[in-house]
Amino acid sequence: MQHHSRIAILALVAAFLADGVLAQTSKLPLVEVYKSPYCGCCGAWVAHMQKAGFTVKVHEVTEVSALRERLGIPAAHASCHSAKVGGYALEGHVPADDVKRLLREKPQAIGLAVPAMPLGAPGMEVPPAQAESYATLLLRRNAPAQIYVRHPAGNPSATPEP
Ligand SMILES: [Cu+2]
Repeated sequence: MQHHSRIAILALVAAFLADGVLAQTSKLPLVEVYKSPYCGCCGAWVAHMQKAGFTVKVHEVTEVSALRERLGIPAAHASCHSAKVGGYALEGHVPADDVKRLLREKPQAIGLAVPAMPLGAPGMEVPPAQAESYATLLLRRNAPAQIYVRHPAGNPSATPEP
């Protein structure tokens, strides 16, 4: 009897450990988005993040700029919505893949921004219009923003829905 229960416990421990490892590799942190209730492209970006596997919590706010300031995003890099994920700030139509890279590399930074609203960025697809080139910026504390990922023209990072 003792032997059996020990095996059962070992099996439980093994299952628990495997679960922990899986959770570490596959679990993405919650994305909290702050957007105006009237922003359509913001909603499209939320859908893009969800499709990429993120759980998104949406906060409808009337003044996105107040939160943007609180998150430390310079007004010069402002876009239509702001978000928080894993201790970082996100501004605008940042591609999910860039967010995943940020979470993987964990640089010392405020977060990522895609300033303004470039055509073709996730949530900004207007087929059949060609995507324009844009860059995802790494916002750093006490240092100028840096190009984190370059997105060439005509090559949208997210395929538009048919
Ligand atoms: Cu937008």
